[in-house]
Amino acid sequence: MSEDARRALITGVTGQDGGHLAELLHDQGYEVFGLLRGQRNARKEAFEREFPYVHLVEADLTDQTSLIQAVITAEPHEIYNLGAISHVGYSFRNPQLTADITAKGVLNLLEAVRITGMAERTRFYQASTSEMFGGLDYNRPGNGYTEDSLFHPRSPYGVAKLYAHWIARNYRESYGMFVSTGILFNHEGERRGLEFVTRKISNAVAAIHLGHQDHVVLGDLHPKRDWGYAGDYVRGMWQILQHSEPDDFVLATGETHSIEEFLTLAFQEVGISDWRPYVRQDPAFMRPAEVDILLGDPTKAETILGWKREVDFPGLVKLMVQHDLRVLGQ
Ligand code: NAP
Ligand code: F7E
Repeated sequence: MSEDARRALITGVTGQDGGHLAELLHDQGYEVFGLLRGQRNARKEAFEREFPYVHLVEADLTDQTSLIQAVITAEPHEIYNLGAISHVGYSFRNPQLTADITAKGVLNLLEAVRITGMAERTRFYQASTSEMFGGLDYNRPGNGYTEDSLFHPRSPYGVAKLYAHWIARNYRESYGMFVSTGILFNHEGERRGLEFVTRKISNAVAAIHLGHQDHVVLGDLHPKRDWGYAGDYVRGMWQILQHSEPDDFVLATGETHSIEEFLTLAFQEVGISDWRPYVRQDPAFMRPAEVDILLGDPTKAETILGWKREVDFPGLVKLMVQHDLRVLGQ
């Protein structure tokens, strides 16, 4: 371990944001530690090939002892808590697991920092989410949800994240810890898991274009999301922890688009002007309760942190479809 380098510990390092963030921190000269869970993690080999500079430490957000050990090993100046059950549909089928990891895991990690006496030196980022808002009629986003908007989560995931958000704020207020939250709206890209709608579509469009499949099965096509690019958002996470004070920040694009709009642009990318013949719907991909609309107002992050997203909605769709065409074409 280098004595001089700044050290960062990322939970959820094998996930979408974890990969982007590890790369960004490494480029900035950080020594990067990443949490790896499970006795035989299926992503380990590929991860080590892509990120040979990340020191992997074995731990699980549900195991307090392992987190204490991870914090002692990494002695981090910054912790980015990205680890979670992050799929909303899965959280309905696994609500208790979601509570244990996505909610209580945050408490376990905050306690690990406090118990090991690292509270004064370690800055802590909590991955909060727009899923805490809910998009219901009485609480529509108007010009965009802000850091002070009302919360009304609509899934076990959203409820777990709301607990995580408040326990993070509570540790800031109770123990004077540098704990910040980023309330991030949907962000996607080439590292997005195939279980999320944008990547499912970009992957299917590429496969249809290459003749590997003839249609894609989706759920509800009407919900609207404020979709940005993950690379822009992890830069925002880092900026949040460099700010002089711990605080809460919305990261969003300020635009909202339906899944139908995503489909239109994605199919146009391969020269198909009408996506309807290629899309079927199945209630299996619908949720017991839906968030109809999400739209964020990133003014605070733009003004105070100077954060700005670089990739717009058409650019995001293009980037994802082109990536999947390259991967599937090989
Ligand atoms: P992701 O790709 O689903 O990654 C989730 C990560 O959590 C994976 O590395 C996973 O590890 C890890 N994890 C799961 N259970 C764990 C456990 N028990 N102990 C330790 N790690 C565990 O998620 P993402 O899109 O990168 O999102 C990162 C964070 O931001 C998440 O907390 C998510 O809820 C939040 N968020 C995401 C968005 C978005 O649009 N992407 C928006 C707002 C907030 P394995 O590889 O071992 O499964
Ligand atoms: O769904 C609809 C689905 O799973 C988006 C996570 O990163 O962002 C993400 O949560 C919309 C929903 O993302 C399918 O019902 C239709 O309305 O891609 P998603 P999400 O639920 O918005 C938030 C901000 C997070 O914090 C989460 O961690 O698309 N939809 N058909 C579908 N969704 C999926 N997954 N699959 C379908 O076939």
